[in-house]
Amino acid sequence: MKVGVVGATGEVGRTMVKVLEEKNIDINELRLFASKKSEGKEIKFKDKIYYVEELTEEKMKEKYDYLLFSAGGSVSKKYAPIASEYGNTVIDNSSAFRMVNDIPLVVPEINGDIIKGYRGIIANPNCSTIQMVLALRNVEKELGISEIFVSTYQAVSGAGNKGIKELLDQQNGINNINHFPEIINNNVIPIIGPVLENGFTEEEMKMVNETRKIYDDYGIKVYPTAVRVPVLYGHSESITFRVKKKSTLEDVKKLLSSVDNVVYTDDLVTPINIAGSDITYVSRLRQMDETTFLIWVVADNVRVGAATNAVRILLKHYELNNNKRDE
Ligand code: 2RA
Repeated sequence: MKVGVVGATGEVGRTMVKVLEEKNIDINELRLFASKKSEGKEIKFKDKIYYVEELTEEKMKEKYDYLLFSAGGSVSKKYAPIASEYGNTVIDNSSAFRMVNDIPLVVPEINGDIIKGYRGIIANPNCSTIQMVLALRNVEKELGISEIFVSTYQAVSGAGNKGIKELLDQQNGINNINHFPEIINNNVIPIIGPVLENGFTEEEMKMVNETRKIYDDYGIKVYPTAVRVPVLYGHSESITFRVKKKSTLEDVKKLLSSVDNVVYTDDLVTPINIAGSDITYVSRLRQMDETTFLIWVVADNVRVGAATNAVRILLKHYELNNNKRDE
């Protein structure tokens, strides 16, 4: 398999390479792309050193089995269509194509089957969306969900290498508040990304819109508040959800416990104890009434919320299509 990673030197890009290695995917050619300033950087994959190449339009016209993108929306908008036009399957982690009608937005455990027979750009959902829809997957499937009230507590790694450095600098007494005003040590800021005309942030509206597309249920009402917290890895979410069919605590616990790559536990779960895991952890299940339940969901945002979901999409696409190329 020939795989390319665009944005290979970023936090998510480097994790994509790590997950590709961990999943022991049969890759006989790996190409790593980034901006010119990163050209020549070394990245290890399966005990071999690979050198980062400058991303160019010409290189996107080559034939790959898969291209994984995580270099920001502007890079995806410029280069992903070229790669797709030349017959490549692109898995894009940016928000550039997520809400484009004919582009699949995929969490493989939920709607992976929609990419059978598909070739082109596949969108990877936003990290805070992935862990929420994954945790609620079987509740939605068996009971139906009418409303979701969610507050997120998002790690600074969601803002990539720069976000991590900003927090670490602040914690070491260096006054680095250059890129992300919401990254403030010892504080929590209820603003992530631009605030839109409706008063919600772009981050919050991603959870509203992406949830509906992934569940293919545009009647679900999502009420989000996205908060940045001074944590390095791991998004936490406090979720209250209202189901359509009356249910019991035990039944809902069974549904939460029956999703692939999701673990329900009555133990305390925090970002620090799950960082580095590919599992979405659900805990603190409570029942308010016959249709209203509350949970606490934690997952590594760089892995579950980006790199691992992207690689799971690649594996699902390959499984469904044996990656028969149209020569
Ligand atoms: C964040 N979800 O946490 C956004 C983008 N990864 O910053």
